[in-house]
Amino acid sequence: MTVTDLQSDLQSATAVELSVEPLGPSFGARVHDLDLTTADDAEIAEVRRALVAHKVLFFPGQRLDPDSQVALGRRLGETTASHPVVPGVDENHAEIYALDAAEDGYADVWHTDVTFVRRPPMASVLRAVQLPPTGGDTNWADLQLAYDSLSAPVRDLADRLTAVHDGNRAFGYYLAQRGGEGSEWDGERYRSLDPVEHPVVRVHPETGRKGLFVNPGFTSHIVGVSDAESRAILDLLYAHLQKPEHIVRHRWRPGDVAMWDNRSTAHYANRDYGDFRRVMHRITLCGDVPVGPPGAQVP
Ligand SMILES: O=C(O)CCC(=O)C(=O)O
Ligand SMILES: [Fe+2]
Repeated sequence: MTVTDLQSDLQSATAVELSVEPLGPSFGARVHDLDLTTADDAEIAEVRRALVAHKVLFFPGQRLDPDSQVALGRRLGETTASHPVVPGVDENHAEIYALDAAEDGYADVWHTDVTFVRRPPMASVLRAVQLPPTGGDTNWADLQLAYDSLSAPVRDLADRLTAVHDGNRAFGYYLAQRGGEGSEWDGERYRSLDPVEHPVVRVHPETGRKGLFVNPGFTSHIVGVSDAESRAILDLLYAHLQKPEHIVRHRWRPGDVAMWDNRSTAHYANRDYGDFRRVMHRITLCGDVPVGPPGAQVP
């Protein structure tokens, strides 16, 4: 490749600009005029950059189906199985995790996806398949902003803590239903949900920014403190991360796709639509082992 080839390659890689409408000063953005099924490599690279910068992205008017959702995931990174213990939506789509209200699929507890494994997924891509007439909005919390807006002494305390994440309460039932035979995740067949330890503050591997990395869905306790201290510290952090100024709320429309960075956010889906059916399809992308700040207890 000549220098000129290289230069024109670099130019074409940087020439695209997405139409990004920020939804707040530093969190959430809507991406307009991009068809995720036909986006070129430069556009996908920009989406990847925007994901880290804005933490949650919304793409209106998409026409993804199960095949193209998985194909999109493979262009953004490496897809995981649907879930360590919940099977895929059908035998041709082992990567798709379906949340179907008709099967008690709800996400009305604040959580970051699959933090109860050693290498939780980096990002998730969610597609609205069937929506209720009203309600069923999803909320995301900016865990880096939540960290930054703690007082300095509480940040210092959080920096040094480690927490246990345990998937049994939420997903033990699904594993039992499959006779204890889960999926292959991160090269390992899941036959039990052994609790794992992660730093309470996670350093984002791409930006170096610190964010809270505990959630009511999967974090069971803080290591090395009393039960009462653990409860009080977690309650303080949970109340703080849910403050309205840390939240972006999305009202779903048919064709919407949301994509979020699990290294910097948590989310919650409102369960406020009565007996109407709501079906969502999610894929997740492989992530890395969470790393805490220097001086954190090493799990
Ligand atoms: O149903 C939703 O809006 C969110 C579901 C959820 O938690 C997820 O897809 O990870
Ligand atoms: Fe989730």
